[in-house]
Amino acid sequence: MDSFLPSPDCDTISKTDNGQIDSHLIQKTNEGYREILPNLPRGKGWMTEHLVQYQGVWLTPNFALKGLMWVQDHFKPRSTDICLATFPKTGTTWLKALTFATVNRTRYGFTDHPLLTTVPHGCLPFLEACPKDLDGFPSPRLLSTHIPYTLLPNSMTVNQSCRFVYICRDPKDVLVSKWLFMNKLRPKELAPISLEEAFELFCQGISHYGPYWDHVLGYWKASLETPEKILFLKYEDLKKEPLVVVKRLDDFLGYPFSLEEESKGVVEEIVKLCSFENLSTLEVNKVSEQKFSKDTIIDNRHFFRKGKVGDWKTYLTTEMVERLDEITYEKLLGSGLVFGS
Ligand code: PAP
Repeated sequence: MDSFLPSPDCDTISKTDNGQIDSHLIQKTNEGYREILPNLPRGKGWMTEHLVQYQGVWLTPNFALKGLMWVQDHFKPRSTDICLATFPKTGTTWLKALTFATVNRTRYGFTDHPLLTTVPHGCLPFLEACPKDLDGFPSPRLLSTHIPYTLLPNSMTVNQSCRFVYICRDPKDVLVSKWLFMNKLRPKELAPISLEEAFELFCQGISHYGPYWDHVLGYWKASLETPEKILFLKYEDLKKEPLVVVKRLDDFLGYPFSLEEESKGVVEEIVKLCSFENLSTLEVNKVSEQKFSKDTIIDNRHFFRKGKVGDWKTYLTTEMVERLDEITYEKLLGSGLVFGS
């Protein structure tokens, strides 16, 4: 498996000779980071004490900010790269599993598949984790990122650029999923963040890689301009018609299912393998953890909660729903995009 071996974070890379990236360049990024950090606007954090705003996006001050700077300064894309782009809690884990399973479907059997023993996040590298070994990966590389489209370096988006698969989700479900997830990861010394607080911050755009609507619109507009480069998906469609969406995904990726594969039920097998019901009950996803950087280690079980559409109804008040829907309506007005199926 071309699995992603968890990488050291940018600090560690700067101290090692990694053979791929000039350590002086990394040092320069780290110096730039230390210089800008104190002057960035701050907002309340969900998982960390605060978030910082850089180039219009809200980021955790260590991992996400350094990661973005690393990608902008050093990432060397290839035209064959396939990058899964998401706002957190919109379906990243699911999309990673589906893409990994479909692209590698001739390599692995369904009974001893890597996804049965590896969390989807461990199967493809996350760019912001500053993976140092990317140059050694064979093409086509499967990558992932939370970086907004407009902040990606030109080398990733112009001319011989990568291809992207983006997935969005109803912001009400994103908010609830994110709030519950972040409170699980919030250090004990910080008081849990209330739903009311999380709601206010989300509406103001102050959440990891937020504002949410800007993130979605960046990829949406780019997908309209260059549909051959960006496939735009919705979590709700994937839930409703997984077989249809997976076939679209494979056509886009350039790995269309043959008639023989379809008649043998390969698409159904992939959907079943990657289903919430299957992945969430696997031992690896109940007891192991994923290391994204030296300070960012997450229990795999936190990536699987309910996996439903509309769970916001359990948590949000009528006033919250009205306000969030109104913001969404205003932000998306004229874009042609609507959330949900
Ligand atoms: P991440 O950004 O931290 O990687 P991400 O995978 O994007 O999170 O989103 C997690 C959500 O996807 C969770 O939603 P919930 O809180 O509303 O339940 C999680 O349960 C859901 N999820 C994870 N895996 C799957 C899957 N295989 N099918 C459907 N939903 C899934």
